[in-house]
Amino acid sequence: MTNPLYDTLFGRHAGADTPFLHLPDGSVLTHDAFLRMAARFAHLLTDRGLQPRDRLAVQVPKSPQALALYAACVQAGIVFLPLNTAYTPSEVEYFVSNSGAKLVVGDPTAPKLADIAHQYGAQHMTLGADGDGSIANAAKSKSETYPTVPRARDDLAAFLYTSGTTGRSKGAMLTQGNLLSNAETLVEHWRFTADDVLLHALPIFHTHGLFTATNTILAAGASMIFLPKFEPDAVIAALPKATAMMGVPTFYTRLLDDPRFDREATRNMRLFVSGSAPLLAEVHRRFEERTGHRILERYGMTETNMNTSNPYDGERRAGTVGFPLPGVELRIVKPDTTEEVPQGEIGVIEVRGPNVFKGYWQMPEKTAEELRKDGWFITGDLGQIDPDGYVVIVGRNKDLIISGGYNIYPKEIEQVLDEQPGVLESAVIGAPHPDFGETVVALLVPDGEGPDVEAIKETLRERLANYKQPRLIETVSELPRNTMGKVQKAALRERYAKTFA
Ligand code: MLC
Ligand code: AMP
Repeated sequence: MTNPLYDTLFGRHAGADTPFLHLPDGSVLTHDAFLRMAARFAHLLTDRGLQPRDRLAVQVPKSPQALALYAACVQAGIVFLPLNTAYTPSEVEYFVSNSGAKLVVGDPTAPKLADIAHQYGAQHMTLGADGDGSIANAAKSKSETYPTVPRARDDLAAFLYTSGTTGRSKGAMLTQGNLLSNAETLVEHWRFTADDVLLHALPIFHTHGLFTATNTILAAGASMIFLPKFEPDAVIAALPKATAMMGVPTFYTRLLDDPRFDREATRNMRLFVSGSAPLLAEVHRRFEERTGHRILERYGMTETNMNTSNPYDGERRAGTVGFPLPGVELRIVKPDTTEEVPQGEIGVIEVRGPNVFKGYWQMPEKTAEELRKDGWFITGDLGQIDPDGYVVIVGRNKDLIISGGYNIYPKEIEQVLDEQPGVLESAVIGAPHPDFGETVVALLVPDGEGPDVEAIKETLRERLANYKQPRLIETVSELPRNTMGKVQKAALRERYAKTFA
């Protein structure tokens, strides 16, 4: 193969008149039409001077064109760098400068991105929700065939930024081999065939919607009902035409809140997959009661794609994430050691395999802290193995909040809060939330006259993405600390455990 990822996901569908995307307006985009669009985009990127290994940063609404940009990057050997559409310009500025992106594609309604791109010597183009913008115009006249650039499995395919406990985001470098091995494994493991129709309501700028869902469908030659976002009316209307769905737990709790979601609505479905955040065992049971389907829960990460999955045929055990996927090794070690804990005990989950990323872009020290020389990746998740070998995630050894499937690192919010007038110090924690799983609570210790909370909310909105905004900001006289002076976040979490219940 000359370009393993392109050939397997895309190239082999050339000329195929089979459906790839079922769109909300009732139209269908075939695999072949999609590939021709991607080829035009690949020419456009190359004509703009992008070479293999250059980065293309993309912050655009979900659309077939946005997916075609991903395919174009794979075909031309360009590294695809998708960005959450909720990121503020100041967040995007960091990603553009850190990645050294050569071209930034943004929504036509986000003019600030052009200034950011130019400030860092990058070009700027636009792509809107309807496929409008300068990309479409410039690609119109390009050829619909593109000579695929040869690549090796170890070559980079994508950068996905993930926040860190220090508050600085790190660009996880994913190779062709990382993405390809996982896609092929998931097709087998979850039994995808060309007849499947995946209901796709996830965003396409993160691992779940882009790789776990889209790559698997492409590798199977299947199709997707491509919804712009998760919206219960549209999802319930589309369910009878779908065979499978992937979602974060919030999708499933929201569906269960809707009386129309029942056995009848899900009669043609063969598979519901959940991941990106813990699925409560109770939701798993309610789901089965209502629909007769048992959700298949799996466990993954930006740095590793999918690591474990409940079995397709065997028991899908609530409250567990199943077994390591074929080719993936998993061990549970004592924190800060490589010593495995005795069977059944809790420790830090480490994984190794062809799915594990290559390291963090230009951060050798961070890479060394999390990726051992012998290939084991320290996930920072705490887990145990039950007597039957099922992996159970019991918590996190990292200060991280997961809200509606999005990761939020408290440090990033605390850094902004600590800079505000009237704030001596702050602590940000996750509190259980019925819709989002967890939600952000910020505690401020006042300094002098104390903080202006409304002004702080405004600053947070300017600086940080909407899903990182605290649902509650409270002032407290002091933060609980241990004898080492470290803030006891567990005690704070306990205090706010029932606030949103
Ligand atoms: C939106 N909001 C959120 C939020 N999403 N707040 C907290 N957490 C979230 N996840 C905010 C909005 O900005 C808005 O704020 C308010 O909540 C109400 O919005 P909404 O209309 O209810 O939100 P909605 O658009 O419906 O989005 C909710 C959601 C969405 C759950 C559908 O967040 C989503 O699609 N999540 C999927 C995330 C995902 O794909 N994760 C995979 C990561 S990969 P305001 O103030 O404007 O009213 C990974 C690896 C792996 O983790 O294992 O898969
Ligand atoms: P991200 O960095 O966005 O890829 O998020 C990865 C993190 O999501 C993991 O380290 C876990 O903490 C969490 N995660 C993913 N899937 C699950 C799951 N099924 N159950 C619990 N946590 C999960």
